[in-house]
Amino acid sequence: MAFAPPAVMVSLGTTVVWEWTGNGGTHNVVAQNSEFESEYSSSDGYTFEYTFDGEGVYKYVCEPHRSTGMKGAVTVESQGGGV
Ligand SMILES: [Cu+2]
Repeated sequence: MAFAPPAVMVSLGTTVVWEWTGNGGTHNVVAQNSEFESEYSSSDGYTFEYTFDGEGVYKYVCEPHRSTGMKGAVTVESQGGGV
């Protein structure tokens, strides 16, 4: 139960896409600051995307697996940074 990679660094305005693998049951993606929240899905190939228009560190979790540490973070920088 994990996001891969667990952390990415992107530049402002980048759209990040999470893709479900179909493994490990039902997952979702929920920002700790409630800025974004996906549906629950267990389907291989299901995707959720969010465009980051503000700088900062966005931590997120998979709610069904929060207790087992299924979490990640997106760091958004104003310039460069790469992915
Ligand atoms: Cu999960």
